[in-house]
Amino acid sequence: MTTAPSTLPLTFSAEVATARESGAPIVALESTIITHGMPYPQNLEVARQVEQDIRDAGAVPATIAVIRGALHIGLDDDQLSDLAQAKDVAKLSRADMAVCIASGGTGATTVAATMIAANLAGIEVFATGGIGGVHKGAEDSFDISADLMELSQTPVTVIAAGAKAILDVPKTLEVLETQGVPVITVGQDSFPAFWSAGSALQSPLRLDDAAAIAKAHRTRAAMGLPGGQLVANPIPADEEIPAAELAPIIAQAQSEADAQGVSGKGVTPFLLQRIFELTEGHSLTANIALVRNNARLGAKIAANLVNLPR
Ligand code: PSU
Ligand code: MN
Repeated sequence: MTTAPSTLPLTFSAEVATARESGAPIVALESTIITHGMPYPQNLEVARQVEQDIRDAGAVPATIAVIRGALHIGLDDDQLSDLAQAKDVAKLSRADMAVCIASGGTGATTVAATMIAANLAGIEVFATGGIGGVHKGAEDSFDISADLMELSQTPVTVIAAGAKAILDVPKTLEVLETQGVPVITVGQDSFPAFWSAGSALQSPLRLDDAAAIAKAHRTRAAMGLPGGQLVANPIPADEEIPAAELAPIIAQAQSEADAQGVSGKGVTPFLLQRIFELTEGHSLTANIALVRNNARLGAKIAANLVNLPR
């Protein structure tokens, strides 16, 4: 790799420390989904449930966050519970993570920041719900998530349920292609749309099982290519919300965000909260199902990687 070894101390949970010693598969999890992506108390229930899903699938979960200046790789239940209830927690990405750590702050890690932390800890697989992308109107706002550039430079395979329809998905795919990020959909040809299993867009790549995804991850590293992979795992069909049902709701949430002048880091949390309200919680039920589905796939990919030489 081109990056110098990190000298930043990491704080491992007991469970993750044990897994590292024995070489057990580990799956990273982000914390912004807990602090900014879902309301309390469902966020805490989901955080615990997703960790358990990973254990049940034979791997060890490592939820990542910055707590009072320490970069935590794996949280215990008290830390998870505190984070789920905390107010005004910073939302950390590549740009602000070091400042938060250096100043003793507390922050939740986005996809970009979780990838950075996972890589520092030698964790190659990270499961989440949705990644950030190119927002609608980005030609004026320039609002393009740092998650996309992170995927091009940090060697972590990220499992998500495609991109949310609150984003400009075609532009998101274009940026990923420009950045050289493999976008791999599991088991279908169309690119999944987060709450909906399919979309009118063709996925750039398709693989049908965890073993193939693990092999592609290793092959990329063997070629000296920087960056990771985006694995798009469709929401289970019986849990999806049809795209046609969501379209007017997303349009309404977006126009409210525009009218209220919501910008920058506030955009994604605002849209998610409004869609939750406008679907009477249905969006959250679907979100939970897809995150759990991604966690299970992440555990399988991590287990396959343990058996493939670096
Ligand atoms: N999508 C979700 N839930 C989330 C996020 C995205 O369905 O919680 C979070 C992730 O942490 C992602 C971040 O990395 O939002 C992207 O924020 P932004 O668009 O400000 O880069
Ligand atoms: Mn943004």
